[in-house]
Amino acid sequence: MALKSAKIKSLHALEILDSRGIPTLEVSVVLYDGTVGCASVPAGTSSGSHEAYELRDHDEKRYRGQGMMRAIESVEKKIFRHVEGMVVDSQQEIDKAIVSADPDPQKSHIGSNAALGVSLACARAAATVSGLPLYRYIREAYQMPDTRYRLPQPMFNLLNGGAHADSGMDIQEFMLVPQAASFAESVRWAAETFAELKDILASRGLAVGVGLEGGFSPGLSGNREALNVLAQAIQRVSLPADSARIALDVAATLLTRGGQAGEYFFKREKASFSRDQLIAWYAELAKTYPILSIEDGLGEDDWAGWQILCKRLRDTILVVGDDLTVTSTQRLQKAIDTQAISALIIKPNQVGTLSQTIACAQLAHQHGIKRIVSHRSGDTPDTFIADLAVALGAEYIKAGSVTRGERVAKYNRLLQIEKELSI
Ligand code: 2PG
Ligand code: MG
Repeated sequence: MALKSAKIKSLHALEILDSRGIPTLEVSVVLYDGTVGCASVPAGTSSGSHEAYELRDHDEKRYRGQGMMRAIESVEKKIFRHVEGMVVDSQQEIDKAIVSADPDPQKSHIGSNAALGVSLACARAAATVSGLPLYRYIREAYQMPDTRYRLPQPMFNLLNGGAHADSGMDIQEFMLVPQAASFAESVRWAAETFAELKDILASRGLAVGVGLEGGFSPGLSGNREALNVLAQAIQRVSLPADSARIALDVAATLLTRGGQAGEYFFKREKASFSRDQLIAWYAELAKTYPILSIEDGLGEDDWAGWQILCKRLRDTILVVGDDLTVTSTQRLQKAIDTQAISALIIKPNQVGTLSQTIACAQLAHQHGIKRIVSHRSGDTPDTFIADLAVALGAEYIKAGSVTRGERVAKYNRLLQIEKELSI
């Protein structure tokens, strides 16, 4: 039963910094009973053009136009008017009210960042009021099936390239996916592989500084060499046979010339690929390396290409949509109808409310599409996505490497949850 005291009294937003030194939002909701719920909002670097609208000031005198003053006003005035006095544990109603504050489904008036901050802060406050851990509260709030909780399998981004590192490879992310018996074991394998990788790079005189998501970004000659050093590091850890797979995020939209699907240009390798050549190259990689998945292997609007890609590779690897699907139920439905993907990325800030995020994840699940809950390259120590992944029973989570506080915060939260569930 909803408690009278658990109603929204006020909203407060603060301009804070994300892990890239760029402003983002922290939102607090204060309830009449004095409970406070707080959440901060991540932001992408290689964002898809179909993501909901991120509101920034565009005032070049502050933070090169990236400031959050308009987003703060959106939280405290525009959105507040719609949610004031609502019972905080009616998350779906709250999210509907947030969506109704903007006539544009892309949230170009209120901003998806302002919307998400409010939505997640309310969920946190409601979890506190209910006395439940956040992952349990989310399950109850959405009446999700009462199946056993399980931890997502982590994808650790150990080599950063693309838009996430200036000295890296054309492919944006090279991730290690341990096939371990527990989450804790996966974390240990990843940390040990990372340490081996560091030794290998250092012994070759290569840079061991890290990119935006905490993975190395050495000046390797190309993508194949990156795969080779990763495979070598995995080998050195002497993991049980077949217990480590590799996930790639190509972020291919950024490799097209002016967004033109059909031709992809790999700057570092000085090579051009047609769509068909690129698909053939992925097929070859999947034969040579223990590839689990390829994310954004083609441009975000090349629907015909995705169909070909998925048909060719879905029996061997997971074909993952991110910029293609942008956590949108409409775009996901199109991907289902055209058989364009077999897995997708779930990023709450691509859509702007918890309820829309969950609707997309549930639609995917109904159609047997695997879900990878994901951080953003600009992130904060907020660990909401860890609880979300557990609540959803998501198959995977990607939250960066085993370094950088904002990345390990998510993995550390999952270690806590794993322990809590085993007691
Ligand atoms: C991605 C993400 C997260 P960004 O492409 O999957 O790794 O990057 O947040 O820059 O879009
Ligand atoms: Mg991606």
